[in-house]
Amino acid sequence: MNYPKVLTIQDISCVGQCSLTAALPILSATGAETCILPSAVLSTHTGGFKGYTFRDLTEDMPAIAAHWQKEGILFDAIYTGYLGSIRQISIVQDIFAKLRKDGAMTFVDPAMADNGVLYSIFDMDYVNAMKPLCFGADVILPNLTEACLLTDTPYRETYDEAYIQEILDKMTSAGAKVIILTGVTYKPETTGVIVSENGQVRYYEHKRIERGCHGTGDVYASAFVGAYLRGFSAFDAAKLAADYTVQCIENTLGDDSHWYGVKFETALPMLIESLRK
Ligand code: PXL
Repeated sequence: MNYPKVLTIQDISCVGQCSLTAALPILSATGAETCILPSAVLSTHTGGFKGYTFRDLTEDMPAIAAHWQKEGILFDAIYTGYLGSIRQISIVQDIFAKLRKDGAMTFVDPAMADNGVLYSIFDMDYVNAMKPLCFGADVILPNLTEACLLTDTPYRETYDEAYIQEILDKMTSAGAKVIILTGVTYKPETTGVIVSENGQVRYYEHKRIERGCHGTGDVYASAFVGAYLRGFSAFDAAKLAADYTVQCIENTLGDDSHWYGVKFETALPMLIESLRK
């Protein structure tokens, strides 16, 4: 039985259905043994709540990794999301070097911006520090805002295929291998994901739901990583993760009190079913 041991490194936002509180259940549902390394503990995510607490765990991370190394604990895949500080980026690079089994894959979701703006705790120094981590990974999963920041491209609300191709070319020249670029919208009623592998570019277009939702990038990346580790191709995993994320958003529509995240748990049966195909 294919039973990968995956390590995911991102924050715990105790309330808010993003980062580890989404990645852990979603990866577990895809059948992967899921180990976690929390980068920070926040009372909530930073996207709309006021006065959240933030405990930076940078100091704990090297000691946790050193213990695993001493115990001979290695991973089949490492997937990183929201990190709490620039120093954590180099700690993650060290973990990539030391805690991977032969042939283990690295997945990096830069998780630092959306809709043209950086999340509140980040600045351009953080963006620049993210570049080597992203361009050295086996798979990167930026949204369009993050892809623009990583390639020093001005963010645009409307664009054509040539604009997207230029961003893909810049990332590929910088070393990116497989690029999963989310939130690419050419028509008002649809959106989609671009999968670029060794210069081959494919687009999966799907329904666009007007309501912007927090945490969907994390839900998407977690479902993608789980499906990929189950043996789906990058394109099929990108498609499956998109269909799952759309279902999560649909299951949340109509409940304005649930503005802070998506009800991803309610669509886990659908995710598990689609992994059987
Ligand atoms: O979903 C990305 C994310 C993860 N973690 C924290 C966040 C956000 C987005 O705002 O604030 C703490």
